[in-house]
Amino acid sequence: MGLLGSKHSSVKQARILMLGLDSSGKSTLLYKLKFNDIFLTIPTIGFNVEMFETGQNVALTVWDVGGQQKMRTLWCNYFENADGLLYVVDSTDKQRLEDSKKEFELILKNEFMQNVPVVLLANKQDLPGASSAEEITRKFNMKKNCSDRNWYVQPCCAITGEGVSEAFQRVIAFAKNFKKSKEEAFTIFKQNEKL
Ligand SMILES: Nc1nc2c(ncn2[C@@H]2O[C@H](COP(=O)(O)OP(=O)(O)OP(=O)(O)O)[C@@H](O)[C@H]2O)c(=O)[nH]1
Ligand SMILES: [Mg+2]
Repeated sequence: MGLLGSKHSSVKQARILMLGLDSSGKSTLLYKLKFNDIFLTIPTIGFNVEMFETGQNVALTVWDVGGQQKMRTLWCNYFENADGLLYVVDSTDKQRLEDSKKEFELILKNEFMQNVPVVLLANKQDLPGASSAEEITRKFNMKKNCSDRNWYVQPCCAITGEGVSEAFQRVIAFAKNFKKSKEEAFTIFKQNEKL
């Protein structure tokens, strides 16, 4: 009798959602990370999905869902089983910062998104007049709105790639923790069921 081992046996799957208003830079970020290249994007109708091997026993599936108004009503269809949220903000779009915040708050309130960790990407930092990560943290009331979960605000630029891998590393770490705590809660639940 032998023992079968697989180096992939402990690889976990993490499902990451990337949301944010249209033109905030989600698809540009996704392809920058996947191919380390800049793609000429068109507004996303529906979604893009990419898989990433992280080298940390976690395989990521990143869902980039279109952010146009008519698409936002569909966001909730992607919420179930999310292990992390990347919320992308165009830091130069001051007129729509409030709209972006409202959409963000709606996501956080959804029953499937309770406790799901968040990395907010303050994108387009290369452009003049971009709000800083600190300003966006304050405007989005992150401390209060995200008091039930891990969160981080990462300044970035999808064009140069600055801050992009840091954001992904952060969401991977958060997602791993989140999955672990869900598994622990499930084990305790099962143990209690037996009592
Ligand atoms: N200067 C600058 N432009 C950016 C940056 N990120 C994205 N863009 C540009 O912003 C525009 C919109 O980017 P997309 O990635 O298509 O935006 P999206 O969030 O996927 O938009 P939807 O698919 O409509 O939801 C494109 O012209 C990008 O080249 C950035 O960091 N800096
Ligand atoms: Mg897009």
